[in-house]
Amino acid sequence: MGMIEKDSKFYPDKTFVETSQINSLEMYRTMYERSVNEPESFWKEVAEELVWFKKPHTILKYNFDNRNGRIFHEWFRGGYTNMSYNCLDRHMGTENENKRALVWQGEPDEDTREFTYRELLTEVCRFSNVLKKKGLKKGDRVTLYMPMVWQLPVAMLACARLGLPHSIVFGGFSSEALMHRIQESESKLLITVDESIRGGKTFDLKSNADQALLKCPSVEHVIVVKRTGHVSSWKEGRDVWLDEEINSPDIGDFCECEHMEAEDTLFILYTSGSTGKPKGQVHTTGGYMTYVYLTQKLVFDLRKESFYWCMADIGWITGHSYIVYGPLLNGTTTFMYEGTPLYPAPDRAWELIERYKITICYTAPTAIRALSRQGESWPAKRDLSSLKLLGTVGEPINPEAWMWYYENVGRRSCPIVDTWWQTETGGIMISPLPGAAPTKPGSAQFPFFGIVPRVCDPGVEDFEKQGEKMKPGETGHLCIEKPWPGLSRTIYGDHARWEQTYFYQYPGMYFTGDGCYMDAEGYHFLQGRVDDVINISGHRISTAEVESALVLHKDVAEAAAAAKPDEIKGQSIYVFVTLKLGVEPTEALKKELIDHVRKEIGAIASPDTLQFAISLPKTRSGKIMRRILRKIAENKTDDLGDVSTLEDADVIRDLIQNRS
Ligand code: 7RM
Repeated sequence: MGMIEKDSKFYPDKTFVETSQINSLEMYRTMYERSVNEPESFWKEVAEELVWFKKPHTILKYNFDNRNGRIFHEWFRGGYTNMSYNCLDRHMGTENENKRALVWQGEPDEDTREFTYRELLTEVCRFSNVLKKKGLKKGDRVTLYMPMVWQLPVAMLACARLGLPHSIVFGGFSSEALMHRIQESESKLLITVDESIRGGKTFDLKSNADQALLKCPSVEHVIVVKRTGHVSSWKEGRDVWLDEEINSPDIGDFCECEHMEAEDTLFILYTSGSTGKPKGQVHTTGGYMTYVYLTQKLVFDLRKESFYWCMADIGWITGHSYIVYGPLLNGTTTFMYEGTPLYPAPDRAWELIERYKITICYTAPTAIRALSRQGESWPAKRDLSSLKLLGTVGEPINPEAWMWYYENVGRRSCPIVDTWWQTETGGIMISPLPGAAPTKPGSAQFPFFGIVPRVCDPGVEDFEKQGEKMKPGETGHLCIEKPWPGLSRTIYGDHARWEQTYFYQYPGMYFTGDGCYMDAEGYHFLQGRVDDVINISGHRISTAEVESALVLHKDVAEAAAAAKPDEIKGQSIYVFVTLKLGVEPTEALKKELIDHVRKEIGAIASPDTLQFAISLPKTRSGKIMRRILRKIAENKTDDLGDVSTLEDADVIRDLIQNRS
């Protein structure tokens, strides 16, 4: 592989373009213009491709400018629909009824399950009837703490069917993290598994759940999915096995769905922001559904015969939108894999693509880098000719990783869609439409329909001039000018925080927290976070979360976290810790503190590097100078920038000398 020219362009094959839905730049532009000039009629038409029990009376009402009062947006008011109905019932009586909806492959080869749309509907209805029997009513929250088992999408669709907002907590999170999320959402019921299986190991999720539930009085019932059959603890009267409940003779094969108003909550999903506790993003029924439906259809250019694999975990937004809801809304076959792409052999992913004849593969740069490390002989040994399209998401993709993916997985004949979006945005925001225009490595290309991005100048002092645009090639702060149906409505229980986080920096616009530049041809290049969010393998952790976890430890006086560049994970966590007086900075304590963070938040948040410091660099007003810590973490200590506001310059010398 030679040098990649900055402006290298990769054109989709003629055969791909000929059959693709948006097949020219002109077609994209015409539709785009309409979508932003007449958003109401555009989105109304999209929504009408799905089933509504009652049509909406108002398509859009909003205010994005805090100078005009409360910030809000509402879509499809007065309309009634149901997500589960649109994912399942809608396909009955069509050619999709007996098509495979979900194909599940467990980590052990012999564990597999398949469901047609008809079979999945029945399974979901039965699960819904179990939830009903537990006394749950529309609006009650349900927390799902589950790994990648097929019962997870079934449970989600069952909740959606009954109007029970689900809150999924990634199976890799600790009991502490789970506890906070259950407490915040005041869930009445928890669904979990006995143990999860990953990388040849088992993890005792049930005992994590039990630990969390000690401090979660809102939870009345726990439904346990059997994966390994092994549980270390059990609470009679509260815990039940799903198998026993769902096979009970009074559980029927059908369950009516609730008619949900468009703005009724579909789910809550917690995500890290730059400050404080994780924020519960609230996504609604009508808007989220419509947005995810269309982005899935066009970005992945779905065909009748698509066999689609998104390698994310359902515990993150990518899995919600593009493993479960997006594919099923579109009548596509979605493939779900329980394990990691590197176990039991480094070609597990390629082997599955070969065996199942996957046509679309959607993964993260971190996975691509980890897989490329294993060498190109692994994909070369497999027949990957079923692949038509590749996708990436979660963090900026470096051009080298992009090229590796393009050459070794796509064999130079699959377009790559680099999709930029966020938990908050509900669905894909900036991405190539694969048949419309050539791609450039490292660029998420153009905005999706209805999305109006603006790269703003962060250096403007004058309030009236806030939001001034950067010139091509100059990096600024990415904002979105107008509402779209997929954007979260609020932070659960804290609307003011939602307004402040996203709408106060650039009045009138949604602030993404990402840096971005646009080239002369309008291609967008996302540059990572501009706030204190660390992106580890595409997962968001805030410096504040790590710091709060550390200071809970009895020996820690103060802590600061920064991102350190990492070849595989993109970024890793580097922490600076000052100890309480008299405490010895030993290797053993270092290990203990790292374990402590892992216990408080989860393995993804465990710091790779921990440095003991005499003190942290502060301004005279007492603010930690994060810019300096970042430079030290990045090992760019000869360019510390302006340190004139620093209170005590000796601190820096100590930090550099003792860099870990
Ligand atoms: C979908 C998801 C969101 C943050 C976002 C960015 C980064 C995501 C890309 C990307 C560059 C991409 N939701 N990000 N996709 N950066 N190119 N294609 O990841 O809420 O977990 O994270 O991830 O910084 O703000 S998320």
